[in-house]
Amino acid sequence: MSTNDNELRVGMVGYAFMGAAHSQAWRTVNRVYDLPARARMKLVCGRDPEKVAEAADRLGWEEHTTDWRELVARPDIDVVDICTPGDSHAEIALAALAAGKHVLCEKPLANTVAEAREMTAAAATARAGGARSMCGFNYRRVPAVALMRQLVADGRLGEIRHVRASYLQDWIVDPLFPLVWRLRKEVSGSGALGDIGAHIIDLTQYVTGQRITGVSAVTETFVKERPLPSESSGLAAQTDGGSAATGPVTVDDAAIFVARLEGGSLATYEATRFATGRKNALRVEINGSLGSVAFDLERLNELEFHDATRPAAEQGFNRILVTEAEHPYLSAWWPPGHIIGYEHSFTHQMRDFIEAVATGADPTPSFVEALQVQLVLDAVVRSAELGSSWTEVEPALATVSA
Ligand code: SOE
Repeated sequence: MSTNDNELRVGMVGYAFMGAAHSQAWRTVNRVYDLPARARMKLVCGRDPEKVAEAADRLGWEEHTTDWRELVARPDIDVVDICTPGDSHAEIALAALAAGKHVLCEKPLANTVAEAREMTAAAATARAGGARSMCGFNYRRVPAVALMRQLVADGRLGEIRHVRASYLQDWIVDPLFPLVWRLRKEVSGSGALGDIGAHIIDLTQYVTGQRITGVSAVTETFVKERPLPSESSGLAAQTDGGSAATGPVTVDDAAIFVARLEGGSLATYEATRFATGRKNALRVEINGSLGSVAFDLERLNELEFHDATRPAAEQGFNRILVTEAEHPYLSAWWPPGHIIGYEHSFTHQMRDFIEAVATGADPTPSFVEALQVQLVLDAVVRSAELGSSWTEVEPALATVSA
């Protein structure tokens, strides 16, 4: 905390999509919630001096720099907010924690389990000195998701039997979409699996309170070569003379796996960027012995709840409009029925982060919970590589004699 005791001076590294979403939340959170500390948007960092200067002005940061090490070392920075691609999460977080800063790190925590373990250990060490850390799985902070968790925790679903989770996008269906950083393993760690699969892994572990204990997976890369981005650098460009330079896609386009959770439930997970027509369709359905819940991020103000204890004539999936003051986070916003959006999940995330840091509590999800996600991601990759549970099915015609 700063000398002006209720101020948290934030330094953010990265200013693209997540940087913009976090900036919106830092700008808004203290205007909406009465909190024991105020976030001050002190410094934003990015590699390109002109672009980061423009971003500072557009997003509302007091200063800008191209050197994240300077940001981490500054005595007038209390919080380091990491909004960069996964290949720099560990380096920045380790330096920030060693400098005694509070850290908010975007998901997934890291590109490997080894990095995630190192970050988790560093967070534990830094905690003793008062630093707090959190991983940015923002969908936990959608009110309907928090309500889902409450219903499960209150026993309204009974014993959990099934978890059914999918996260469907389609932004790279066009084979001419360029080879951006999310499609390169050395930068992103994995493809749809780590980028959007991580969300449904964390969300279902959070909602059920149970971890995934084992998986059996398949992954696929449908388009294996893509045009290099116009400003690409450092990529080995393959050209056949006439056509544009291309590069190899080194990550999964889609990952599908079955899983078991601690309580014995069976689960299915699908993360894909090739669900043509689905833009940001995170969907979770949980079936229990006493009822079910169903959530769709593209209808994030709603939760469907089937209460199997009600009289048979009244049963069905009841649509709850999650906009009441009694619902998680909603008391700060508008009257019932005046819906909120994707960006509000980040404001809720900053609310919880600021309150925890200001009171010395431990923010969630912790780096340990984020490591648990990383372990599932790693298990999915290993299972897909091994293919151990895969049983071939022969074509019928091959078995019918002529
Ligand atoms: C991928 O396009 C992406 O931006 C993810 O990286 C985010 O985590 C998700 O919230 C939206 O989609």
